[in-house]
Amino acid sequence: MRRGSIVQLIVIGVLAGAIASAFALIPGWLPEPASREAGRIHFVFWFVTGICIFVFSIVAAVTAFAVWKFRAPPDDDSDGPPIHGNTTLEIAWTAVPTLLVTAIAVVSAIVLAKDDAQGANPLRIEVTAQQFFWSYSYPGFGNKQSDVLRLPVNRSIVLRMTSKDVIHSFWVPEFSQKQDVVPGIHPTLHITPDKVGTYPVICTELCGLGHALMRSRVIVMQPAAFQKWANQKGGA
Ligand SMILES: [Cu+2]
Repeated sequence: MRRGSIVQLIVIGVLAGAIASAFALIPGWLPEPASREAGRIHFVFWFVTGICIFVFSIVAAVTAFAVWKFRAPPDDDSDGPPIHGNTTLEIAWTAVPTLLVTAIAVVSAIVLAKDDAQGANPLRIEVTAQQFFWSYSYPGFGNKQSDVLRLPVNRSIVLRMTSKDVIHSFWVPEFSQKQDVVPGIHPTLHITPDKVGTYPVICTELCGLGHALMRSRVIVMQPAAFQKWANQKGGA
């Protein structure tokens, strides 16, 4: 291959990569992560996106170059020369995807294991889903009831969930995790909020007519403010 062609291929590849990167980065597709688990999940997301952009750049460069340089006249229906027995090429196109997929698998497995592990001294909260609202109970604070999920920042939280009727699903976009809440079983979800703020709790399993309204809030508070609230009598 001529040197000029390689330079042209690289230029097209870099351009394609730049356009894909702009499309990935500029719209702000994801909410700001507000938990350690979400931070790790975002890392996996961007790691995989980076690999995808790399592969896309190569494919786009080769495709655009072929269309540009090897365009056939309209009446030319003949095939191009076949590629056979190019061992180097075959090893490369087997080894590179294997490496990339293995890297994604290893990174995902590490993040999954870390996100699934509860931290030291977790705060346990019972979450109850029903048509069409969420309620929360704090066993460590005399079963204090609340219809808003209040959490202390930077503490490991274990949500133990159940449903009174049909399947619901607990989702806080800023926490990046979703958990189906199924009647009769008690799935758990581990969260370590690391940003003070108020975020939506959304039911993300179609659960009946009021599904779209099945929303609540999570308020991540400073530990002292949380303690003060938790020790007060009464709900909310
Ligand atoms: Cu629901």
